[in-house]
Amino acid sequence: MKNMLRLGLLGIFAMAISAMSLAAEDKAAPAVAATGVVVQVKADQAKVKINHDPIAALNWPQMTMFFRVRDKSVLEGIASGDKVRFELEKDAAGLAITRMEKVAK
Ligand SMILES: [Cu+2]
Repeated sequence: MKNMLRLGLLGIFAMAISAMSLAAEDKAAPAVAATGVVVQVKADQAKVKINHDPIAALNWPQMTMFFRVRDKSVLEGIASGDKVRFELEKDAAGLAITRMEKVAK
């Protein structure tokens, strides 16, 4: 009886551990891909305003907003009016654009 109890506790413990590692994987979520049209580039501030299409992965509707870019070089060759595809990643300071490329208009 004591052994059964021990096994049961071990099982619960193992489940808790695997649940925790699943949660940890969620935090290191993969990049979210999105598309939109650039409205304004503020390269000096590493910011870009985009009228983005709905982003299902974030449950966001279409809207115009500023995004932070992780590195200013992401904005090289990008100008307002450009149709872009970009990737968002979460870091300690929140969401930031890590990649951006122009797509055919
Ligand atoms: Cu938005």
